[in-house]
Amino acid sequence: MRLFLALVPPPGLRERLGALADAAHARCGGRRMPDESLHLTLAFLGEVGDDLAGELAEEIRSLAIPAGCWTLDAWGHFRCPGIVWVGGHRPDAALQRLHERLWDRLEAHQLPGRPSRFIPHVTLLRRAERLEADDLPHVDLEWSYNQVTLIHSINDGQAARYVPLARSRAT
Ligand code: 3AM
Repeated sequence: MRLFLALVPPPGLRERLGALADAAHARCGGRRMPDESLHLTLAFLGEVGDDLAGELAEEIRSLAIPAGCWTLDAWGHFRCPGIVWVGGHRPDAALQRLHERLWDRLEAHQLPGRPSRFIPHVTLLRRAERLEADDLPHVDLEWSYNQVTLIHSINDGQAARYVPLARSRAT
């Protein structure tokens, strides 16, 4: 199973991110992420066997993370493979700590793949035709979070579908 850990936006925020995705799509083209797939990836685990996936799901259910609030105030892009995203101008210390803490746990399960750098972002477009546009709307969002979700990414030929497997305890 292809798994990742993410923050999932509450419905009001998801709508506002969706509106930004619409604006970006109108200007940059590419494939707009569906509203129900919008998320902040904290850790990409890759392919994991069923037994380990079950263990990880149990562990996530018993986990409590510190509540936090992430400020989104910037557009960004990754040239390859044409990703347009929103995130923060400044590094967010609480998210960095959460990322480190989650990877400590994943590595205790011998999971490889801790990246050398974590750039928190919400992907809005993939395979964008233009990566930068002057007239994108101002980003000014606050994301209050208190829960991490373990997500199964199912790729059945079309765009990936994301199915939540387990959520940490709400704090
Ligand atoms: O949150 P975003 O959309 O940036 O790009 C994939 C997506 O990130 C990323 O994991 C998230 C859920 O699919 N991803 C997919 N394959 C990856 C890989 N091999 C990967 N991240 C790192 N390495």
